[in-house]
Amino acid sequence: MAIDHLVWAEYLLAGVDAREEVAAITKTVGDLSLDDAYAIQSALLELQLGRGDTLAGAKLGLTSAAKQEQMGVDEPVYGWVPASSVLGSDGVVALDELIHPRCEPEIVFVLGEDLAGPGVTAEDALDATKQVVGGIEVIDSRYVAFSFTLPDVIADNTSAARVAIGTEGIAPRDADLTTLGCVFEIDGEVTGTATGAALLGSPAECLAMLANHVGKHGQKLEAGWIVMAGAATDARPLGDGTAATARYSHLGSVSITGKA
Ligand code: OOG
Ligand code: MG
Repeated sequence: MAIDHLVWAEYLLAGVDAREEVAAITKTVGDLSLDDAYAIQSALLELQLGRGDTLAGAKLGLTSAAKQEQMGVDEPVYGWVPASSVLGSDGVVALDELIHPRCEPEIVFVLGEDLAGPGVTAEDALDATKQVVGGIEVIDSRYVAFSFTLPDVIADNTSAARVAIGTEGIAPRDADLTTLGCVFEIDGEVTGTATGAALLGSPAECLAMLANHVGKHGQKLEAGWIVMAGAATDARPLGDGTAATARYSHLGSVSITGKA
């Protein structure tokens, strides 16, 4: 069956607009190729840009064993970060705009130069990076019970919803990103700990993979963009009054609060 990418993009955007879960696409279409899934993701982005949004960056997801095990998907995924998803400095997350949000810590690259594959290495990725900062991503799968297959989550722009970006950064080679530590806390209780190496062995390697992925699609990562490397711990529900803090070595800490 030929997949109408725009129809499925509109289907997902309707879920976003109504703050309602929708059935996973593969429940209807059965098999969905990764090419079709990324084409739906692109159509969804076009719809969002058509409403006046702009791009603030890009992201990887499912780059750690913790996340792959939590979601039952064993391959990394790539998505986009619309500017409207970047939270204000108060870190308040308006829950009435979301479906069933979860939060997770993120190492974030701020690019100083454009970057695109093929052939991008981890060293190239660090060369193109201006700063590394800490962050917290709020993910909000549009699918029922936050449950999906690999092509479903790709089509749904890898559950991207909101992101808080830290203000304390380092130059990309000022610390070894593989030993960069993160302690993730919910309401003051530690729920996960990890180092950068949890992300496919190296956060810079993740950035290189993303650059090679977009290059294959004739796209590039742009100077000034943020790029999330993927969560190194599992994600936690963000409810009304939930306070999440990610404390990083070298990168300070980042906090968000859910508000009904
Ligand atoms: C998919 C998004 C994954 C990450 O950092 O692993 C992601 C999901 O878990 O819903 O953003
Ligand atoms: Mg994430």
